Amino acid sequence: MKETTVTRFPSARLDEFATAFERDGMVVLRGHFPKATLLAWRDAFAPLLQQRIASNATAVRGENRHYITLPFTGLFADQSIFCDPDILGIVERVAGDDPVMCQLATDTPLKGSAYQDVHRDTPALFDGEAETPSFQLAVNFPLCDVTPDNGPFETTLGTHRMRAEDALAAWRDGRLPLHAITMELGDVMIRDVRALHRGTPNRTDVPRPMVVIGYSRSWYFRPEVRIDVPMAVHERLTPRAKRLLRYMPRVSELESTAVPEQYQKFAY
Ligand SMILES: O=C(O)CCC(=O)C(=O)O
Repeated sequence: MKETTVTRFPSARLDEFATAFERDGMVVLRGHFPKATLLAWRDAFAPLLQQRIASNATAVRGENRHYITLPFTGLFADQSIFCDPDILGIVERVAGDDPVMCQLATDTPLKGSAYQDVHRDTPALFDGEAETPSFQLAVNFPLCDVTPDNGPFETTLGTHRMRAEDALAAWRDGRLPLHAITMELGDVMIRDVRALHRGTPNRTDVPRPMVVIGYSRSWYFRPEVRIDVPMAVHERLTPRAKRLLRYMPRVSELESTAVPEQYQKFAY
């Protein structure tokens, strides 16, 4: 496969995104991915969602809210997405050179979903030492527009480097509001998973899939997630993609039946 190294943004603009990320714990790149690519992902994801729900093979993140790992094959093994040079440029600026990719999954609230408890996705790296640089990032992009009605992700800003108790107290007493992040198909959010956030209810009849790609600092290992990389897919990857996936297991074939999700504990 061909490697794209040309960025959309000049280096100085990527520096600005990284500065905004350090302050807020997140940035959104508007209109970044081609809609046609994401519509194809949406079509491929719809039957997968139905199958996984029918076989109780999702990780349940609240009522009518499902976490599902994507098979790393076909259109989901798309390095124009997971090796996007602008996104990796920001990831490297905030989480260091030579990151690892360890997760390719989706969060989908359906009608009947509710507000999640406000949470972060990981504890601090060292107990009581909140002021560490970023080590675990989520890159999120929806497979539909995200409106106030269909379950926008809500997040606080700047809590990624606060102690969990301080951030929670500040949210509870109204000093730190939650912001609903509405998004259009093509928008991409890069976030530090330590920021306090929650999922909100999808009040429509249409599922709201949000893809999550997990990137971590070069030395950080997350046993709860993984990407099985079929050998045939691996062979076609660029050196950059192989490097990102260097700690992921290589398999001869993907399992034909749904494997239960290992990522059960998700809120801290
Ligand atoms: O899908 C969402 O909007 C948020 C989900 C979330 O924060 C989680 O399940 O940890």
